[in-house]
Amino acid sequence: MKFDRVNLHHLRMTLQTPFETSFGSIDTRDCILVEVFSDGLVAYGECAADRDPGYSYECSATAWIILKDFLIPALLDQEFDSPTQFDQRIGFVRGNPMAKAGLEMAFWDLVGKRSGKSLREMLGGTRDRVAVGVSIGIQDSPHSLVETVGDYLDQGYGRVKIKIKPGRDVTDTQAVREKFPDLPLQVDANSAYTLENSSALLPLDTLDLLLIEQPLAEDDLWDHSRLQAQFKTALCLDESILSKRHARQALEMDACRVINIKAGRVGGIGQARAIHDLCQEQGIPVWCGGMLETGVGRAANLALASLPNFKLPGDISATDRYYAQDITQERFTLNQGSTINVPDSPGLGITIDMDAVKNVTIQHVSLPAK
Ligand code: OSB
Ligand code: MG
Repeated sequence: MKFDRVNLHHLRMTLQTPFETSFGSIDTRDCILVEVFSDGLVAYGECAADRDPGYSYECSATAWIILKDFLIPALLDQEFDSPTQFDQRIGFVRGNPMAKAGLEMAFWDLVGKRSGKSLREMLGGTRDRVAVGVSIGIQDSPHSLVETVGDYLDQGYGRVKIKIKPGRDVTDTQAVREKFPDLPLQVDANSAYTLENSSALLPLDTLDLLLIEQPLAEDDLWDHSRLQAQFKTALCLDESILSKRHARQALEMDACRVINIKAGRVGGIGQARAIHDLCQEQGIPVWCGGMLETGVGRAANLALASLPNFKLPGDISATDRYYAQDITQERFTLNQGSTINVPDSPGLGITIDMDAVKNVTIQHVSLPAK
């Protein structure tokens, strides 16, 4: 197949509520919607890089340039059929996994639309609905955090993740644990600690957490392995795992006992599946992380999380937890039992609401084949 034209839409969408992590607070979320035209079909992908380079070094402005000036020109006018061929064509660009993943998602959507298969079918997903939870940002106080957790439990979420940072860790987590003794609960530090100040986290080990996510720096597998040795609770890596090789090395040195998989962070759905398979072989559970995606990325996350080794609930919440106005016609809702249905139409299984896209577009470019 060939790409005849690729459009990029830089979107800025207002979140339902501000989202605060150890690297900052946002009330709007940027992303790039990738729109591919091929042989009469239109396919979509979402690049998850945000406006600021806080979670990773990539941001929407860098991803825009990498897509427009390097990745898309390398694909226009070229024949490629398999995900492997696709990866080979863009392999000359070092790093920049989120930019690559946005385009790769559109490729999977196109392959699915051509063959009439859903992404879940193409990947070999074994479930038609997946277990999900909610990721809650840092709140004004432990008291308001407990209230917010209670609100999400009332909505039906069965697993909660709370964001922590130095000074807002043990007291907040203890407050939630005291109020909800049986709640499946986990915390995410987004790299806010160093081995030197990480003893502040030791009391978390008695709070019966599912896992502690990414306490230390993203490029610091070794110190994570030293920290894991001090904890009974599983450490889980997010930012540190950018490839299957990182996953293998992290497991070899016992730097974590669970992995958060995000297709955006690892350069695409193909790489995400490869990490899933490696962890499955080694008996290491994985779960699907989220990046506050629109319905486009959410559909891809649901398909990925339908693979069998996604053993823990994902950070994949209902549409109304994120956006009042999403860009897909489909709105994802929570089922009884804290699950969300996996789309089953061809490709990602979503339809774009182009009026909604226009309302939130801040920049647009159209790149035709010659
Ligand atoms: O660290 O998992 C993270 C959102 C943006 C960037 C990083 C992270 C997150 C979340 C939200 O935790 C997960 C979601 O999409 O609900
Ligand atoms: Mg995380």
